[in-house]
Amino acid sequence: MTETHTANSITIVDPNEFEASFSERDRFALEVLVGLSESRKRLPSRFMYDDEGSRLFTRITEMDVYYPTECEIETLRRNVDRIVSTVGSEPFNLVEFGPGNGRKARILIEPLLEAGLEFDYVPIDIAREYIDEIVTAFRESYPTLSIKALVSDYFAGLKWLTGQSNRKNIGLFLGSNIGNFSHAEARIFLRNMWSSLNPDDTVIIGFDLKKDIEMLLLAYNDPGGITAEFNLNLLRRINREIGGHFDCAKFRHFGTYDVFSGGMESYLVSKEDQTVAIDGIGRSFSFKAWEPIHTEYSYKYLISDIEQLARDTGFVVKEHLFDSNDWFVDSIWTVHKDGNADGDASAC
Ligand code: AVJ
Repeated sequence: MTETHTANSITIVDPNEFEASFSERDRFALEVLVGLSESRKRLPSRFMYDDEGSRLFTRITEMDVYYPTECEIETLRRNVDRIVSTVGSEPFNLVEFGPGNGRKARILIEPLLEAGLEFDYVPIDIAREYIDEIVTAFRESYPTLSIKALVSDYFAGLKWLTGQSNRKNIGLFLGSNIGNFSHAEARIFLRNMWSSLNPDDTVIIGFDLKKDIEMLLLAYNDPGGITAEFNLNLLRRINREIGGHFDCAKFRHFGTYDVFSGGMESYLVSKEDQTVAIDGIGRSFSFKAWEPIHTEYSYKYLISDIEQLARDTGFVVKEHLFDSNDWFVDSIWTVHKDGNADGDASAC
């Protein structure tokens, strides 16, 4: 783990540097080995965000058909006063899980600085590309802002939070990043978050809502093929990092929607019978013609699902903030902990 300090109080903690860049690659190799060995082949979506994947995702967010980004920006802008007023006057951490290029954080950071509030901005992302971009840009835009940037996955970020002082925390989990989790994983993540937070801490979580199926299909199968490139980049990453021999022309992107679960699902489908060697893991994998590899879930929610999820994980819903079309919601929750409930839990 390395720490870099600079004059205007920016800290970058990158557990991946040195020994761990090796272990992140090992973890990738292991997940590829396990995922491609299963009868229903799969690759975890968290590996989509290497430098190339992060650039492609930014291009996705700039497309008209990918509505969630604009919806959420509109929501944050029109409700910024409401959000700032939930913060209070005590010093706090503004912790953002998966900040992307930081476009949304700016909407909140500017008024928070203007209000003269004392806070650290803590962006947590596995993509070094994004963290570097944010630190460079924010240092220039907001010379007085204190940034503690973490290059790590969300769970390591939560661990960092737990080790923090008892400062109030405002957690941001925007962009429907939560949609990548299965419903069970979302509960585990949120309950972990709950454990790491103090009573009355606030989280703002962005959920994409169930909506017209044509809109969903278009957002994840854009005509320009950027989403396809983003998905295929997983195979290119295997080629780059662990000596894979994938020919991307022999796979196609496929995005489909499960109306019942609300799961937008992405696949890479082999267009022909083929065997692909991956030197770094010393194995070859065979694909039948039209055999899929599952690569991503992006779950869509109903408001009632969101309220249930908050209750199940120990939060109280304060407010739902919507865009003008009601396509997306930023849901504001506070941490509810009462002594008795904790006592009961430890007794069983
Ligand atoms: C960054 C996870 C929110 O699921 O909508 C966009 C990623 N995948 N297009 C999403 C993504 C395909 C995105 N998240």
